[in-house]
Amino acid sequence: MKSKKIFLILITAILFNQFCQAQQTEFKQTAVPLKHGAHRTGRRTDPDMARWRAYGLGQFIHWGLYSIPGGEWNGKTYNGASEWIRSWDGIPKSSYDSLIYHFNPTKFDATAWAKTAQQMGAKYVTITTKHHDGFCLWPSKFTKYTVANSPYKKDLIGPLVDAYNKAGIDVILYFSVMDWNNPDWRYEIKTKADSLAFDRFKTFTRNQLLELLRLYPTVKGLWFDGTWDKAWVQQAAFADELETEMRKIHPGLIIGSRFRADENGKRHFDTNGNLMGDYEQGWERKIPSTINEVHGNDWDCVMTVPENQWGYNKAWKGHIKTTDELLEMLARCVSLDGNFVLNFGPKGDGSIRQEELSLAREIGDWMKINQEAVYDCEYAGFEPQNWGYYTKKTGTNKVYMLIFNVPISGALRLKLPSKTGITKAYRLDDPTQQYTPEEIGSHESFIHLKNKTENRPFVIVLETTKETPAKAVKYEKAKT
Ligand code: JFZ
Repeated sequence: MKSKKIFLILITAILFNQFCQAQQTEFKQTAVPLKHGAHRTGRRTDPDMARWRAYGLGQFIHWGLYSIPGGEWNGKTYNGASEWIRSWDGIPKSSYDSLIYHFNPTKFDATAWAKTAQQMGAKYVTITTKHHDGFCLWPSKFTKYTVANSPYKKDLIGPLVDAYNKAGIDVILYFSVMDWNNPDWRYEIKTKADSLAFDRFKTFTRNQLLELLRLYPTVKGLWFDGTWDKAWVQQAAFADELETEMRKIHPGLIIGSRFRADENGKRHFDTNGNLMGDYEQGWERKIPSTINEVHGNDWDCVMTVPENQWGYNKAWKGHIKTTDELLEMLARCVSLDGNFVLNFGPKGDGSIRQEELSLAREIGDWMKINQEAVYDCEYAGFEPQNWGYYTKKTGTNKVYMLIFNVPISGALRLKLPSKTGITKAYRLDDPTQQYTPEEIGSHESFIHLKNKTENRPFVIVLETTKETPAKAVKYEKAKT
């Protein structure tokens, strides 16, 4: 009776599985033909993208007119993100726009910024050229609302690109399509007049983007924002053509999934579920938990130090992330094939706040010792454990255990993928400290830590083989 039941369950499971597989093939065959969907399935395989993939750690910079009020206006605090303060009813728009006459960052030093990023261990930086307020940090020819018409007068993007490049850091330009300063910007197109205005706005956007690529030819990519409103989402053909044009004049250019929608208004992933752009750009202040969530795509996570403040905010509120918390986020991103990008919000005078300088220094101190487990690393294929994260040197058998939570027992459990053996285990900060993993079952071992009271994250290197070790014991699986 019992075996009959089991048999029935088995048959049902097999049939269901076949049904699902048939559905999947069906889905592929009947994928909707799209004019403006993804141009590719799967990851890019060229050297520029491979370089991006290997970065591991990046820096984000939000800097603009909003850095002057720093989340405060006439003694009143704005509780939203400081770079959104113009949208607050507490401020007349014209007063905000007049901040251009007060923008004079006398303490700005591009080389010092680049040095801070370099010390932290960042391999790339994403810099706001224009945020939603429309203020341009470069002297754009297509609007008056630029740094050229501020008391500072000089270009900021050029010196930043040069300084970062000199420090060996790649530059990506952040660009908000949404522009609160341009009278032709529309959230939604409701009338013929709106449509004409938005056509002018599209020309303006194209002009600015081509201008940026012409002025700063060494940049590696563009980071788009402010692309969620209806008016822009309906521009599938225009945005697609513009993307193609930019790629043509700037070979290797990297563009995330937040630039354009397909003809059905689908963003990030097109109607057929394929990623549009070169990497998934939706991991904003959140990190995936499992490798399945990234669908084999490239991705990066952008993170703030306080809760949701990108631009400078005088009064950081709530929880301020600590160095070790940020390092843990970095480890989690790299372990799941992503990059981690930490945001900085310099002050209106061009200086970087002490808290951020300290974090950069402390992250850098850790990176100096442990960077091997971060740069050019990928998902290791090991079952996740509560003590931390695994990364693997891309294309090799060298695995890293990034340990953030030492169990009270000091025993670190390891479950190895099949056909994997460990030939050597040692601490990255002191290779003379070796471990002999205790094998307790098929592909299951323990590393017993000598010191159970570690108070900083550290790394253990596992040199592994792709064969089951010769001396391996055969384990009989317990029947349940
Ligand atoms: C946007 C901006 O509005 C914000 O000021 C900042 O520049 C940030 C990096 O990007 O904010 C977003 C955009 C997308 C999401 C969340 C906040 N999202 O997809 O969850």
